[in-house]
Amino acid sequence: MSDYFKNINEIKFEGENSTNPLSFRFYDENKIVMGKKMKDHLRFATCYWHTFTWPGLDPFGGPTFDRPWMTSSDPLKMAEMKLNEAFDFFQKIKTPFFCFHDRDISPEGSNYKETQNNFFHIIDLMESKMEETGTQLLWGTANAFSHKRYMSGASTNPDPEVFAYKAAQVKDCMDATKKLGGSNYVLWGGREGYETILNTNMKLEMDNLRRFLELVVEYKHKIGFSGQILLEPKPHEPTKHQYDFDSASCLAFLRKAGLENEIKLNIEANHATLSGHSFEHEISYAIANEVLGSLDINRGDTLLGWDTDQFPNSVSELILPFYHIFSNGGLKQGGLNFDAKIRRQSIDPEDLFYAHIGGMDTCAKTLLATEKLLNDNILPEYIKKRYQNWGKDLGSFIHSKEASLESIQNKVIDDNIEPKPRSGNQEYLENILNKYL
Ligand code: XLS
Ligand code: CA
Ligand code: CA
Repeated sequence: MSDYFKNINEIKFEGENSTNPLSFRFYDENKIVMGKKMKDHLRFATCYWHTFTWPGLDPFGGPTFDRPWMTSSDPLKMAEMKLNEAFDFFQKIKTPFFCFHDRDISPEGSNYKETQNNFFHIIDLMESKMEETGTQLLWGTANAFSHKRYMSGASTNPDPEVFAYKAAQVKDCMDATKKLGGSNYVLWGGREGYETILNTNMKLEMDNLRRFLELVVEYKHKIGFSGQILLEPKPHEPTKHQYDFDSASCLAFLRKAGLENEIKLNIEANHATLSGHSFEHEISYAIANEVLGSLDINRGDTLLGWDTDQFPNSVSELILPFYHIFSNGGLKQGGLNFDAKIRRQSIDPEDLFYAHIGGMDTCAKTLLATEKLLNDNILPEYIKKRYQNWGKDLGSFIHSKEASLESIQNKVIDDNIEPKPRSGNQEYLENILNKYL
């Protein structure tokens, strides 16, 4: 069926000692870990954009990837070829899910109607491919940032015609995501932000963003889409100031709009680090506020200050994110989407496999380490002990209705309260964590 990947067979689990670079050493999809199959915990997705659509550009150079579906002169034919190759890849790499933007899978036509026809033509073919192969959709999303009409934003554009265009595009993409049984629908801000305040009405732009999200939620209920709607934070890129900076600013925005029970977050590792946080911070913040939806799993480069979107390759970077996720019930409807791209010098078909194998093995190895960490219960016990006094008299009093600044002050004086500092034992805990890596 496939031409491009014809020399590569399905990737199999061969165990830790395998020397075959086209095998899994840790990802054993049916292995039971913490009571569930590995594949059901990790819910891996291949992303359509970096893996099949990005041609290997950088700001100083053009495409480096030479792929048959990037060379045909007929864009719709090219989209069909891409679909075939993509599903061949999904089956061979065995990510149970995939994710796409509307523009990754089908080309724009000369007007909206033509674009819409192209899109639903591919969606119909995609539906058959999904049935044939059993591959599922983790999430769909609309690309409202690449075309020049979106250069000044989509739902935050000064021109309501651009808002309307994006709304039309998102409607189609939500319909398609529902048709394909997607578990989630993602809204990443794209160019929802600004370059200079000199030309920007921030209040109106944010109000229009709120209006857009309201319309999305209304439509979700109207069509009975059972997936989660997710907002994806990112602090910079493409605009200097992005409105959805990080988990905290997204949540504040959602609360002001009264949408905090309708929209959750899709948190990406490299976006977390760009916002000056760690991945585990963003995840824990979302868990603490009950808005964790799904994860885009990748990594940045500590020496480069931009969104390099590399495949994850370090257990020590993933252990704390996984520890928080799996001590809180796991990914549920979410998953681990490889929003990651190979380097532009990685031009062989095998390179796409090496990258995913590395990412999947790293996650699998981290899952196994997380299981031990949770079973040994040392870290949860430590935290429990550190906060235990909140469950005792004073802690309960502070949270009770009778407490006020005056009554708390009386307690301090009457009970002669003199807090004694206690160690946070950071280095001790770091040594414990290291045992699991
Ligand atoms: C870009 C984002 C994007 C979203 C989907 O940086 O990560 O790929 O995940 O639009
Ligand atoms: Ca992403
Ligand atoms: Ca990214």
